[in-house]
This record gives sequence, C-alpha cells and structure tokens, in this order.
Amino acid sequence: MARRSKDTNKPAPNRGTGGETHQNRTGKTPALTTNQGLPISDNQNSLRAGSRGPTMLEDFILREKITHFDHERIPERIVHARGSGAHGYFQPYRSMAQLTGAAFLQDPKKRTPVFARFSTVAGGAGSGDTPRDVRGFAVKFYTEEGNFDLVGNNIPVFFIQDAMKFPDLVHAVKMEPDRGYPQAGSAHDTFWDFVSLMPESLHMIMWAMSDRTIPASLRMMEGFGVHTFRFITAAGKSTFIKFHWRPTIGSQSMVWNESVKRYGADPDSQRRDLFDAIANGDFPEWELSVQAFDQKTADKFPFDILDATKLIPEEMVPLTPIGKMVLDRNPDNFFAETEQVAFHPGHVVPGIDFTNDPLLQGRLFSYTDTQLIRLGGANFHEIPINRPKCPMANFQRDGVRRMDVNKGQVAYEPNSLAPESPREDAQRGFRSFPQLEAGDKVRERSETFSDHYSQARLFWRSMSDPEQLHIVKAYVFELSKVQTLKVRTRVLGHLANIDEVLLQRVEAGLGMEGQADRITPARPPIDMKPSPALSLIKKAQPTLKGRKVGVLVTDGSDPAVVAALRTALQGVGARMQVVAPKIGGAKGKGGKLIPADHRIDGGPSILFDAVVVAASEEGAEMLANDPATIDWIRDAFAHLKVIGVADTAVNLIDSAGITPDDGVIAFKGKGVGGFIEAAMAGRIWERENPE
Ligand code: HDE
Repeated sequence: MARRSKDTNKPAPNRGTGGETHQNRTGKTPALTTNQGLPISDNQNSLRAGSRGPTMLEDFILREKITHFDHERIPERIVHARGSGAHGYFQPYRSMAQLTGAAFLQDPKKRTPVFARFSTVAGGAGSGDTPRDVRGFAVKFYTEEGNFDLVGNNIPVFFIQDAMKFPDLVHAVKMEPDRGYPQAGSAHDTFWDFVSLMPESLHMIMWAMSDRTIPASLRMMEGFGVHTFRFITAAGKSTFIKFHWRPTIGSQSMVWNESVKRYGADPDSQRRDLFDAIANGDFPEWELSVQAFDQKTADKFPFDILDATKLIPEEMVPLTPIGKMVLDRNPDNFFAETEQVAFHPGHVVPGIDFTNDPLLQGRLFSYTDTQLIRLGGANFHEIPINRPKCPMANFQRDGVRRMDVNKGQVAYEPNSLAPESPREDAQRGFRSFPQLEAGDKVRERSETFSDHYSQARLFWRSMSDPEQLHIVKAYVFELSKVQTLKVRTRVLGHLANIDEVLLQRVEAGLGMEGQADRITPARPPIDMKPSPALSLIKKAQPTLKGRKVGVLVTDGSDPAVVAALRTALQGVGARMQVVAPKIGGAKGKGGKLIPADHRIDGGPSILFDAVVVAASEEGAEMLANDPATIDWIRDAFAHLKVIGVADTAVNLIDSAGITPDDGVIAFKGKGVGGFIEAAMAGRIWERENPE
C-alpha cells in the first residue's frame, strides 16, 4: 500500500517546512487558480517524489505555469522595439468641416479616445531610453468611423525617399551582425557607410545630429506625420496636409553628456517620467496642427511634396491648430497594451487619405505584414488595445487565436440568407480620392527628388549658436567612432555641400582638415530662407511647467526653505524631489523630518532640469568629500543647469570646485524667487565649452 508521510491536504501554514512564505486566501481575496480555473493549494513548491526528491512529470500545475512563462515573449518590433505608451483623448478646437469630413474632427465637444506610443528606433525592447535616436510618435484615435493611426516621428523628415531602402537603412543602423553591437546607437561604421552613400539621407542626418534626438522627456517632444497626406471634405475636395504635434509645455532636450549618463543612472528614465507624470495628475498635452495647402502652392515649392526627406517651412505654410491631445491614463498592463498595440499608417478614416509618397506607399504594405508575425496571425485586431471602439462587422472568419464567436450560417456576401448581416455603406464608406494616374511602369525616381542638400543647409542655418555647436559636436563624436577612414572623408564631402563653416568645424574637431572627399551633387543646392521655427531654443518660452527640480538636503537643513521651494515650484507647475544621504529622509533643523525621494547616488542631478543644494553647514562639511555629492553638483553645472544654493550650503559648492556664474543662484541674494526665475529661463548656454 502506498505510504504517505504527511497530509498534503491540510491548509498550508504561513510558512512552509523550508521556511518559505505562503500567503493564504482570506474571505475577500480570490483563489489563485490554473488557467483552467482549478484552485492552487501551493504556489511555492513543485510536486516531487519526497521533499528532496526529483520533480514529477505529473505536475501539470508546474508545467502549465512554466510553459506559459516560456512563451511570454513575442518577437519584438524590428524597429521601434523600445516604447512607452499611455491612454488619453483628443478633442478638436472647432469643426474642421471646411478641410475634412473626418467625423472626429467635427464637434469641439467630442472627445475621441486615443492610445499613444513613443519609441526609440534602433535599440531592442530592453535597451535604454536615452541613446541618440529618432523617436517614434504614434497615436491611435479610436474614432466613431474606425481607428485612425497617425504613425509619425519626432522629426519631420526621414532618411530615405523610397520604401525599397528601408531594410538597408535599418540593417545599417542596427547592431552589426557579426559582433552584435552597438545596441541602440548610430555611432558605428555600417550606419555612416550607408548614409555616406545615400545623399538623400543628409537632411535627416542633420536632424539626427541635433538636440532633437536627445529629448529631455517624451512629454516635451514635437511629433510629425512626415509624409504629405490629404484631407478630403464631405463634398470630396482634397487639400494636402502635413501633421504636427506640439507639446503645450514646450520642447527641451538634454546635453549629450547628460544623456549618456542618464542611460546608466536610469535606463528607464523616460518611461518612468511619462508614467510618473500621468500618475501624479500632470497630464502631458500636445496640440495637433496641420499645414494645409493646395496643388498650386505645392507647385511653387523648390522641392517635391511627395519626397519624405523634405519639410515645408512654417514660414511658407503656417500651422493651423486643430485640437488637443491629453494623455491622462497609464496602461493597466504594459504587455497587453503598449507591446501589443499595432499601428498602421493605412488605418485611416473617411476624410483622410494618402498621397503617392513612395515611402508612405511602402509603409502601407509593411505594417500589417509585420503584425502577422509579431502578434501571431491575422486576428491581432481582436486584441483589446487594437479593437475599434465603434461597431465592426465583416465576413472574415477563423484563423489562429480567433476570439470572436461569429454566429450564423452565412460568412459571405452578397447573401440573401442573412438580411441582417453587414452591407456596404455607399454614403459613409471610405472612398479613395480619385486622382488621375497615368504613366509608364518604371523603377525610377522623379528628378524632382534630386536636391539633397538645400534643406540640410536650411536646417543648419536656422539653428541658434548652441544648437549649431551641438550638431558639430555630435558629428565629431559619431565620426570619431567610425573606424574606416574613407567613410569619414565621404561624410565630410557631404558636409561641404551643406555648409563650408559646418565642414570646417567638423573637420577641425576630427583633426582632419582638408580631407573631405568632395561629392558633386545631383542638383546644386539653393539657399532657402532660414526658418527660426525649426530651432527649439529660439522658440523656447520661459517655463518650469512639467519640469523636475531636485533638492539636496542633509540633517540640519532648514525645513522652511524646503517648504518654500515646494510651494513656489508647485505654483509654476514644476515637481520637486528631495535627495538626501539616506532614503529615510533628513532630520531637519528643529528635528522635523524632511522625507526623501532619493538617496544621493540613486537620484543624481542628471534626472532633474534644475537643482538646489540645500545642505546644512554640518551636512555640507560631511558631504564635502563624498564622490556622489560632488558629482551631483559638478554634473548639474556641466550640464548647464541652474543651481540654487541655500545660505548654509555655499561651502559645498566650493568643495565641488565650481566657480559660481549667473546660473548659480545664492538664496541669500536672490531668494527662492530668483532661483525660480533663472531656472525658468532654461540652460546656461554660456557655460558650454566650445568644440
Ligand atoms: Fe515605420 N515601421 N516604417 N516608420 N514606424 C514600424 O511596424 C516601416 C517609417 C514608425 O509604436 C514597424 O508595428 C517601413 C517612417 C513608428 O508600434 C514596421 C518604412 C515613419 C513605428 C515599420 C517605415 C515611421 C514604426 C515595426 C519605410 C515616420 C512604431 C513594428 C517605408 C513617419 C509604432 C511595427 C509603434 C514601426 C515599417 C518608415 C514611424 C516594420 C517599411 C517614415 C512610430 O512595419
């Protein structure tokens, strides 16, 4: 007879025989079950032959759990793998009926639910948030006429003109296939080799080397639809449009050294920042605008509106604001929503249509195709995040992981057996704009696509001095990582066609004066009028809205100063976080606890937009030789941040070896108000070392 050494049916105690924790169900908590609903008695131990014996194949509970775990990952996105998302809504300012019949743009009272996903492009899903990279800016509008996806980037142009080149571009920028690095970075030979042979990429490269690719926060990024689309009115009139998103708190970028250090200090800094802001009720907002223009205007541009490497300066066609997006809810489940969301530029609604941009045309194929492999079959539209929120009905059936249980005998159309089944809608159904198309069947790019340098020059000449300096430094940094000399000289050749001053500065930074491998442009560049709207610094408004300020305190710090700062910062819409030697907080002057958000080495100044050193005199003495504290102050200074200094902390600034300048604000003279005013003005560009 089988022998049982103990009764395994009795309720598990809070601690098992091996000392492991067991949490037992109480009246209110639900039972933990298998996927078949079977209550589980022990979630800590597998079934084994004796407490020190081998695990048994019979353990169907263990096998179910491990099998599910083994399949928890799906293939990640080939590009834009690393992303962060949020829910929200879009609301138009007024009816846009004069431009489009799209139902969600008619009524200023109507809120359309949205889900937005921001991403880096090159790195894998587990890479960090702050490499130098383009950011994806994709928004799904769940409109009453179906889902509209605006799948854009934080840069208004793209690297290539034809979808045919996309796999090459991505293979060139991704980690090199033999060595498996670099992860999430363009500073390597294959990327620069490719772009040096692709003059059409040079405009986008200027943007990629600019501050745009190191945004301070996802909440502060501009977004662009990139391609020219069409708005179509109810009466069928077409207007060309370009989509623009503008964050209402303004745009801001990091400096390069800061972004490098942030990657280490907190690889999730931007995902965390977005999540925290929404959790704190500080909802990110963007204004959606369009540049709207007709064919006659398009014909006057010195570039082709079908060429995705070109933008339309706002000074030529101003932005028409059409509404606002607010992101006010974090995902409940990252995987189910942010990972499984499937965007597609082909998801449009009546009133929005495509143009013949050959990059867009290729995208219209790619996105469904990629979801088939990524989300495991043709039914990805049934995943809750992808389902339209309006009625959806057709005769598509079956397939892997079909969730809908479609009823009835009829799965075809036309039919007479199911008169209640879905039918065409001649009035409200989507109709493509009937553009006349005629031409030879060719593999040929239009000659109107051949000016590759004028807009790169326009961008360079539209930048402020600090932005130009950053571009030069970025080229020098990236090209210094390129080991193949002829790739470097070829890139210099392109710079010669953009701007001689840019060329000279980059050559000097590389120590490669006069080595440009000159390239004859397909079409000589022209001088376009600079566009100040392209410069983030020129259009920045003084603000601390949505910004984070770190305050360093120690035992003995004055709680009144900390409280005054908090009130003042809240008043201007900023968030304050306290950094102390210990996470338990600091014992303030008079014995009052000042709670801490970070320990000093876990909350480096890299995470903040401006900082305050509010150590007590004793605290300043104690931290004078603490490397994390000295880095905290020195980094803030090197990253051009405004530093407020409480009266008691002046010596600590000395200990960090900093010579105070206009951005180091002593509370003694200027008070908390003086600090806030300086911090609102942004970074101290004068502090920056020239190249
Ligand atoms: Fe994408 N792109 N793309 N792209 N793209 C993808 O779709 C592709 C392009 C953009 O958060 C993929 O679901 C081709 C331009 C964003 O889920 C894939 C071409 C722009 C996202 C794909 C382009 C974008 C993607 C990978 C050249 C800016 C992330 C996974 C013809 C206007 C969306 C996926 C998200 C994702 C293909 C060019 C933006 C493979 C073939 C230009 C924001 O289908």
